[in-house]
Amino acid sequence: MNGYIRVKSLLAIVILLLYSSCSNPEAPDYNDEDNQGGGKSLVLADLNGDKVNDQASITLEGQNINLQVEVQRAVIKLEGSMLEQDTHPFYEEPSIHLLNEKDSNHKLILVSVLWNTNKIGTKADLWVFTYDETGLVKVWDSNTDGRVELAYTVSDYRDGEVSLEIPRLSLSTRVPIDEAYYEGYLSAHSEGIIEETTTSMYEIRDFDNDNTPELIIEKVVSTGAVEWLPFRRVLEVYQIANDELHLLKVIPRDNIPEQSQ
Ligand SMILES: [Ca+2]
Ligand SMILES: [Ca+2]
Repeated sequence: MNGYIRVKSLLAIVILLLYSSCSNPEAPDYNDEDNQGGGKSLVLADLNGDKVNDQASITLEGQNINLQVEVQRAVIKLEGSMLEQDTHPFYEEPSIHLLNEKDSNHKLILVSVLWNTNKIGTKADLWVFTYDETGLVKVWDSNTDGRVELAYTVSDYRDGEVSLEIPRLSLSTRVPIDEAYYEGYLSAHSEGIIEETTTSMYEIRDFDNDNTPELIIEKVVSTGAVEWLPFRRVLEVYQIANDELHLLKVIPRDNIPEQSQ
């Protein structure tokens, strides 16, 4: 009899194991380390810190991305996007990344799309959501919230160079300027704002080694008809905390000359 019960128990365990591994074939083997890697269209993780896993998924439907977390849904509209003209617009398909918050067991949901573009390679559209039982709330959108004003001053034109100051980047250097351009335009626009043209790329990485990842986005910047900056891109580093993104730092990318003053 004992033997029979043992066999029966063993059989029940085997069936349970088989069932648990087959019952949800789409369930990903998601863990926090995956935060560093590529995105997914379906994730299972505790988003709101109640120690119960929440399933988040996205689907592309016409001109919309539907973000679904448990019974909550948010619709991201892609109207006017490259979807309308291009049958292969994606460099990276719409995907979900989870962002661990600093000093918290909450996670933010990052929905990303990387578009193919001919001019500059890629364009990133990013949306960040919080989740709780009452809903999905968009807390950040790269098209409206990720705009940083970079004020510049140029002065002291001599020997074909000007002094360039960009306080936000802690940048103070001399850069070569065409004399005709300086006389004809820049001398009358010695102070201004550098325009950000595109969010081109993003990554999730522990930028400051505090064991919590930051969201780092790359922007293309422009001075208009004549590009005289010593860099073409900046990186914005966002801390992920308190259910929000906080801009920590903006740093110039590309070839920054050594300070030569
Ligand atoms: Ca949860
Ligand atoms: Ca960090």
